[in-house]
Amino acid sequence: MALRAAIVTGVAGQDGSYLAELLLEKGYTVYGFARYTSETKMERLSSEVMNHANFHIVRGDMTDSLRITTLIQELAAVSHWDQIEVYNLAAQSHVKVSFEQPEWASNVNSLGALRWLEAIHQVNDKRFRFYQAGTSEMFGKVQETPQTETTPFWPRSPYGVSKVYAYWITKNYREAYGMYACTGILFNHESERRGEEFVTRKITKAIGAHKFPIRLGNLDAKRDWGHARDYVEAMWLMLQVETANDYVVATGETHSVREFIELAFKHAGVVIEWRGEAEHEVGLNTLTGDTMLVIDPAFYRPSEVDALIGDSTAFRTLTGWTPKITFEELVQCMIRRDLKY
Ligand code: NAP
Ligand code: G4F
Repeated sequence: MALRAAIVTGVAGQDGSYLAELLLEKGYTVYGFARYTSETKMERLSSEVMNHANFHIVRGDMTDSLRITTLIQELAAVSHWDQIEVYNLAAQSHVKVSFEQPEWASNVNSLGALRWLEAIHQVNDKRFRFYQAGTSEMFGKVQETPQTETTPFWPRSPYGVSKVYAYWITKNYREAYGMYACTGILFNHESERRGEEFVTRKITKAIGAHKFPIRLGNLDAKRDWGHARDYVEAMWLMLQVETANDYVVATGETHSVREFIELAFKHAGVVIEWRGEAEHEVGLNTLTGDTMLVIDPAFYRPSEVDALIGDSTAFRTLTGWTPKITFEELVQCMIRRDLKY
C-alpha cells in the first residue's frame, strides 16, 4: 500500500478537525499544523485523534515562512512517503473581522498560501500535492446564478479578496511550474463544531443556552449550506484525481438566515413570528409573545454577499461526490448538540 503523509494547516479549526479524522481513517500520517495560541483550543480534536500514533501536532504560523519552508524540507527528506498532501485550511476565516483587520487577513490568507506553494516549489518534489481552501465568498456580488468554475469573481470583503489572490497564485504555480496544486471553491459548510462567531452556530448555541433575545444582523442573506463532514471528503477527493484543477463544491440549494432561524427554533419546539421591519424587526415566540430575536446593526457588514448557490456538476461528474447530509439534517444535528438531546 502507498505510504501517504498529509499536512493539515488550521487543524484545530472546524474543517481541520474533520479532515484529520478522515485522513487517519484512510491510513495517512497526519501533521496538524497549528499556531502556539491554538494549542489551548484543541477541543475539536478528539482524544482518539490526539493520541493516534499517526497524528502529530507541528507548531507553526501561516506568517512564518522559515517555519513553513523547514517543514516542507523535512517531509521531502523522508524517502518512504509515496505522496505528501498539503491541505491549506488555516485562515482568518471570519468575513466581518476581515473588514477590521484587512492586512492581517491578507497576510495569513493570501501570503500564507504563497508561502506553502513557494516552499513546495523550492524542494521540486513531485510527491507533493497542494489543496487551497477557496470559498464561495470569491463570487461575492454574483455575476451569474448558480455559480460555477467559470463564474467571474467579485469579492465583497477583504477576506474574499484575500482568497481570490490565493486562488490565482495557486493556479499560477500549477501553470508555471507544473505543480499539483488546486483550489476547492467550497460553499458554506457548518456543523456541531462550527465556530460560535458564525451565524448558524451563534443561533443554535443561543437556543441551547436559552439566551434571548439573540442579536443578529442581516436575516435575508442566502447561503448554500452543507455539512463540513461531507466537504472534507470533497477536499480529499480533489487531491486524488489525476490532473489538478479547481472545482466548485456545493449542495445546489440556498436558504436564508431567516429560514435557518425558523428551522432551528422549530426543532427546539418554538414557532417564530416576525414583526416590524429592517433594524426594528423582531422575532417573537408565537405562543408566549417573548422576544427571541432582535436586529443589531453592529452585525451588518460594510458590503454584503446577498445570495450564493453553487453548481458542482463538474466535480460530481468527475468524482461521484455528493453531499449526504441535508439542510434540514444539518440544522437538526446542530440544535441537538446545543440543546443536548
Ligand atoms: P476555522 O474554523 O476558522 O479554522 C481556521 C483555522 O486556521 C483555525 O484553527 C485558526 O487557528 C487557524 N489559523 C488562523 N490564523 C492562523 C495562523 N496565522 N497560523 C496558523 N493557523 C492559523 O475555519 P473553517 O471553517 O474550518 O474553514 C477552513 C478553511 O476553509 C478556511 O481557510 C476558510 O477560509 C475556508 N472556507 C470555509 C468555509 C466554511 O463554510 N466553513 C467555506 C469556504 C472556505 P485559531 O483557532 O488559533 O484562530
Ligand atoms: O456565518 P457567516 O459569518 O458566514 P459567511 O460570511 O457566509 O462566511 C462563511 O462562509 C464562507 C463561504 O461562503 C467562508 F469562506 C467563510 O470563511 C465563512 O466560513 O455569515 C452568513 C450570513 C452573512 O450574510 C451575515 O451578514 O449571515 C449574516 N449574519 C446575520 N447576522 C450574521 C449575523 N453573520 C454573523 N457571523 N453574525 C451575525 O450576528
